[in-house]
Amino acid sequence: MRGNTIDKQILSIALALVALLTVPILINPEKGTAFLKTVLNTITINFGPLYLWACLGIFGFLLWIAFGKYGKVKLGSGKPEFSTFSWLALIFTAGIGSGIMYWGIIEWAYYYSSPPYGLDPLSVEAASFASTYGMFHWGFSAWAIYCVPSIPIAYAVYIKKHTSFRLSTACRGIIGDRADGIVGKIIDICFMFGLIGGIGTSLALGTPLLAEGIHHLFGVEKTLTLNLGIVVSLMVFFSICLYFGLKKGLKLLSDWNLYLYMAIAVFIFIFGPTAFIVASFSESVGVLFQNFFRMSLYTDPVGKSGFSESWTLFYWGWWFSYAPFTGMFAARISKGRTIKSLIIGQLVGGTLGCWLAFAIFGNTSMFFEITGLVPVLDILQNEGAPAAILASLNALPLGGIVLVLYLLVAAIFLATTVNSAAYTLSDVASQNLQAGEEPARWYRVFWGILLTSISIVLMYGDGLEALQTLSVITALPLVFIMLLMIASFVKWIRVDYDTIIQEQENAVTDCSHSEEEQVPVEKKRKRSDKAPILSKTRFEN
Ligand code: NM2
Repeated sequence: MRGNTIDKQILSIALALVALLTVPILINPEKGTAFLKTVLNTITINFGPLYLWACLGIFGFLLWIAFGKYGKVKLGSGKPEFSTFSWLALIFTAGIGSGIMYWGIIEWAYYYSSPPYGLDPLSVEAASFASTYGMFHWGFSAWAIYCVPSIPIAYAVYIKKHTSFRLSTACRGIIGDRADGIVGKIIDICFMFGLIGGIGTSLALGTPLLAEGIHHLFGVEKTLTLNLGIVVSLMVFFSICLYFGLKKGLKLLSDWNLYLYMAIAVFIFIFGPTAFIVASFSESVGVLFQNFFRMSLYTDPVGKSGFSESWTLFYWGWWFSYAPFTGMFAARISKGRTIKSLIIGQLVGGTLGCWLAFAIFGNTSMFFEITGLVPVLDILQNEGAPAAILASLNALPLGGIVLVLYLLVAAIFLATTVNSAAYTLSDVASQNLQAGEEPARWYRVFWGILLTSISIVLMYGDGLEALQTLSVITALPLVFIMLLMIASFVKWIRVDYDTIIQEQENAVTDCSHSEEEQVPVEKKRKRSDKAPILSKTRFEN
């Protein structure tokens, strides 16, 4: 019986927070949903600009680090464990779920019909910004949010020789040994809260898309029961995987899913409106660079269009909520890389992967609307986004097959993301695990069920809309924690820099140095930190 590995304190606080989000909706769906919306509004009104500044600031900080002298610092000795291509693929699949299959194809439609900057709906200018804004929300500065925790975490483990990949460990430069006490626990709980919110958002968007697909393919009525059926099926799937620890199988599934995603993109690029895709993408890159700062800090205080609240803040919240999770993972697989390559790899690799979706899927759908081939906007307005997504896919050559494969990719993306999140959560809410030891099987399954149950409760309470923006709420504490991590990292590296560079140079001239000698910046920690919580693949947490 491994009941003693459960961190009861963290578990009970996490459960209390989950209860806070779900119980009001269970008791009174209407008032409960209204309560969540009030919290959301309060956050967007009071902290909106903070989210915007934090994202832009983090992006600037990473560029400064990457291209400054600290970029040369190598995180851990030896060669990187993975080839650059697999490393980028791993980072991409860890951070991107079914969300891109949803927004990649339809985000433009919202901007085209309700554009920012007071532009006329459906105008040529609105079209330019429509195809650009998605690339902004899934672009460099968004990936900066993902990237930023990976640097202090990797630094804490590979340079400072801490053995835990937790967020609290990465804050040690500032909080010191309080990382082992209540402060550390609070940080880890915020991490869990964030991840729960991020996953909630992904499930709330992914489920209706899959429901629409099932309705379209098999004629099943789109009811709450269908949504619940999908979530429960996913839950059964995770539970089996989590219980039996089917990591290798899942890793394979995830790899093939990525290939399939790329194959669909290439197919559409070739057999879809190629010239329009290329032209619109090129225009968007130009519009993005021209307007980057305006987009980054757009708050519309006079016009009060609510554009930034509905979109940019929603996105930044979602990215922040996932960021510590993906940061831990990126840190785990980046041993032996320099800080610069870690930053550039994530910013460029991640961005290009996302832009592929927006350039190809999004522009194709936009082409169908503009040429009148598919009334995407009408469908969006009358039947909702999932129906508009499916109609766009259906209009392609071999549309039926593309549609089925597309839904398959979305389902697998969703399943693998929730599965690895459950692994991570069960690990963070454990204690005294030996190196390499995993949380108890039932505990992993418990987290899988808990994650999905939240979405079931909120869906049941008709809180799908609230669930879709849940991550804006759960991101708030993480914004502050990330700033703490940055401060901690800067404090460390300023002191260590000379020694590290010296060691790196010695290591080059004297290859006989042992690994231990190459990075002895800090004496080994005495306390028995936990084993690294993520290992080779995102499924081997
Ligand atoms: N982000 C990248 O469902 C998903 O794609 C998860 C979403 C944060 C917008 C990640």
